[in-house]
Amino acid sequence: MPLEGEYEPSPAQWVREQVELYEGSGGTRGTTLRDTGLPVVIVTMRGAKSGSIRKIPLMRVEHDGRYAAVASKGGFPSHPDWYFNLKADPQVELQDGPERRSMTARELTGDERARWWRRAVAAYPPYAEYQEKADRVIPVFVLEPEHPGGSAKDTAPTGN
Ligand code: F42
Repeated sequence: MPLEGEYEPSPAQWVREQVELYEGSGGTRGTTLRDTGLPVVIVTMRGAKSGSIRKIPLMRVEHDGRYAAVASKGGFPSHPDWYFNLKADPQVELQDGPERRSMTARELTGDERARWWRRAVAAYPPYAEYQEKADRVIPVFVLEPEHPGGSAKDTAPTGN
């Protein structure tokens, strides 16, 4: 179900502008991180305190129609604000290029986190450096379609 409410753009200019370009072009422009050329997605969520609609770009880490959301904040010592938003209300919308889907966010632990962490570092190698300097365990969420297409293989203990 689409999230409804008043959109409150990020106070960070580069974040706000990337969201505007990405969404305003229907997911055809602003789809990579600056000069890295690596793809990003846009995640829409509800603010835990404000109740407003919040939007953030994140690196695109996709596997079997599911996506990781890595709360790295560039290796900053504290979690990004959006971490608390997803914990308070896991219903999100994810835009990957022109496609937009409702998803549910779930914070990962143990082996499942380790698997997705490897995928995240493969997609965006600087995450490994961010973890080294962060002085906290960087949280990893999986964003799953609200109505999964039936692929449950990653939940098997032997999944890669
Ligand atoms: N950040 C990541 O953590 N991981 C990534 O993979 C990532 C990739 C990426 C790619 C492109 C790009 O342009 C940015 C990218 N970022 C990535 C940065 C990311 O988009 C976020 O800006 C960053 O993680 C910081 O997130 P933040 O939620 O701390 O955002 C700040 C700037 C912000 O908007 N703060 C707001 C403010 O007013 O200060 C508050 C936002 C908010 O959600 N408030 C909640 C509310 O209720 O509205 C309350 C939150 C609470 O504490 O309960």
